[in-house]
Amino acid sequence: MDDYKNRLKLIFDNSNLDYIILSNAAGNNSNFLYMSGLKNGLFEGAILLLSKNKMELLTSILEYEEAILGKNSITDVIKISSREDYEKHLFKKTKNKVVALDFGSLPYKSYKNLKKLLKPKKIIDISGKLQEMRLIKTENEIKQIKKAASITKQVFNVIEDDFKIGVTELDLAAKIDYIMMLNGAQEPSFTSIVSFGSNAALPHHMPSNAKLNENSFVLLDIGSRYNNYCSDMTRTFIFRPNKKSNKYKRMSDMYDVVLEAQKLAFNSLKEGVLGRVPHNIAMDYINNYKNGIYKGKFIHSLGHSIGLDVHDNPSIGLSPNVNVKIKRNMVFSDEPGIYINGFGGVRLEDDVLITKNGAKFL
Ligand SMILES: [Mn+2]
Repeated sequence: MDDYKNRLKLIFDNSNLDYIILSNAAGNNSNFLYMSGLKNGLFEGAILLLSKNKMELLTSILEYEEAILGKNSITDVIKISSREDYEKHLFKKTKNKVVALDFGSLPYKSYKNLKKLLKPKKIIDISGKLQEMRLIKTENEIKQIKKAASITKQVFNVIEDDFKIGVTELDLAAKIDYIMMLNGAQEPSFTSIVSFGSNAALPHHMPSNAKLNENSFVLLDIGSRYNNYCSDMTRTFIFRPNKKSNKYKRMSDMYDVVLEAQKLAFNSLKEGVLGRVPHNIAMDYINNYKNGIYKGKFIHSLGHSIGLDVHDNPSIGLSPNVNVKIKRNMVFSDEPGIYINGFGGVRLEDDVLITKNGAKFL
């Protein structure tokens, strides 16, 4: 069945819901993209009105042509010329009906306006349902994420050529984004993280003017976006290692421990396993290594769901308190790390698809 028909079916079957209004106020709202399937365009201020068997996309003349080109087979595009037009159209349909809104993305002010203008019988929140649906990827979604992952891997294949004494984190970030887009990414799926030396101890360090020195870490946490779908991967390198130095020995020991933690977590990732299990396996390994020399140095969750957003569903990841079972066709990052303030850090991250035969690296 067509993905979009199926999405409507999953929402509207066995529900008393009449309409869903998805507002794309600021553009690129991922729930709006998920239901509309639009790939190009910003559609700022557009509204997607969903009902049991069809979708209506209300958009201004500015993006009308783009909408006609990009729409899915069950969407009617309606040209709207003014704010009053939007309101009239929505009012006519939704007056005295049960209407769902996306509380996760709708500003409170817009919520109050809609409530006052439309006079629905009842308003409910659809954000949780959409988030839950988005966890399970369709074949087509997996294809897009695979492509996004392959573009990111192409960057890792060539970027070491640009590691030079004196190059800055910003230089390298610019080069990374450039290579991504040359290879077909529409954009980086988030600001590329490039961390040299002790900056690698800060998991979300933003690229700066820091210069690369020999015998130090280069941590790259980057992702490509392809047809709106994200990848998110991290590699850590040691630039021009001085293999006799204690610093090198410590750096490479950290690397080996993180790599082993990533593998152990990967081997535990399968259908039916609770989200916290792979996290705890990686954490226990790191914490117990050599009498605890890295105890407490793995300071984030093992992984998160990946899709239209880099962090696709913040509440269901591979984290200590997640008691939700992993299901087939979910996609997670597997990204343990060790961070030592003032010294540096190692993180290794790959994107993993849950299949009926266990996990698969993308
Ligand atoms: Mn990540």
